[in-house]
Amino acid sequence: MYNVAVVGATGMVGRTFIKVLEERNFPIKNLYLFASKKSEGTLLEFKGKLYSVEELKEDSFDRGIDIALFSAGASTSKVFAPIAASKGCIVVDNSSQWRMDKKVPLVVPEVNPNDIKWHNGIIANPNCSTIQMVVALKPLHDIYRIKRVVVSTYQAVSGAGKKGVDDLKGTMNGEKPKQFPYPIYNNCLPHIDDFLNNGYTKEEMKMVNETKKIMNDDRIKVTATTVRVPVENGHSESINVEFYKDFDLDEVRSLLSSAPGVVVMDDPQNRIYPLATIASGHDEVYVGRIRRDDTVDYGLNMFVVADNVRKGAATNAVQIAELLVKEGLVHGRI
Ligand code: 2RA
Repeated sequence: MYNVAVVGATGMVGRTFIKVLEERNFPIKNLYLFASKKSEGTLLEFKGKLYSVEELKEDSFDRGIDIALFSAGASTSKVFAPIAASKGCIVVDNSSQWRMDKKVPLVVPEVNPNDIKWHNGIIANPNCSTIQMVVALKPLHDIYRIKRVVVSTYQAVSGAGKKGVDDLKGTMNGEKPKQFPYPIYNNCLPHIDDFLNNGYTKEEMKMVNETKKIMNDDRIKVTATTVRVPVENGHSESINVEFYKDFDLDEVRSLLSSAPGVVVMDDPQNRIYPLATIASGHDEVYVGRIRRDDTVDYGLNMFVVADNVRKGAATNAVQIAELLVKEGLVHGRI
């Protein structure tokens, strides 16, 4: 059994951490919930028992916590993840703070599970739009080796948390946008996170850089356009992949169908293809619209959908914690 902390417990991902830990019956001896001072005293339920949220402080980890799941923003992780790690806690951090740090593994259990073995106290959870993409790419890269990826995303408002969902509902009623730069209702916004000097957004460069690290192959060329769409939950992605080797479409479908964490939904003549409303609430990555791209030698198009709050954040982090236990990398308690 393990002492587990959730940091950022009252946020959308934090609450989903708690839900997924319960659903998957993670072996918890004691559960501690932390958030900012304004959330102190909030009561959250876990396995039929109410837990009071504590204010996150420097001494919060002085109580023998084995694993801490963080989703409290980069600035909080920057300060508190090292403190937790210094107390012997293993941190699985959902923020962007540590993802590209050379001393921190960036892990999707279906793709690079062994990378958890070189952690130094902190393991980074990738960006949601990256996670679903690499789960679909990994089985194909292993056989055909990827040369180039062009991805366009259609990202749900829940990617921006409750404020994002509130903006969709508010702007649907004619209210001014609070979270997004323009009304998301009736719109597609090609703007997720800040713009950089190269004309791309941080969200787009996360997909570029994180993919190379997770796949452990800097030769993979990735370019991305990330777009916010008026969907409440579930990110969709149009992915064009160019391989070094030729492929057979039936073999591609077979590889994807047998890949961990993947569900193939590919019978478009009968209107069978991935949908956000199908993926939402589940942990699988749904792949469809699988077809050859004849404009290049060995090109493939596919449409990939997943629940961005679950597999894209909370479930992926809990799966990392499960791997730590399975590999005997975390000391439990009687
Ligand atoms: C988003 N991927 O969708 C970002 C952060 N969750 O807003």
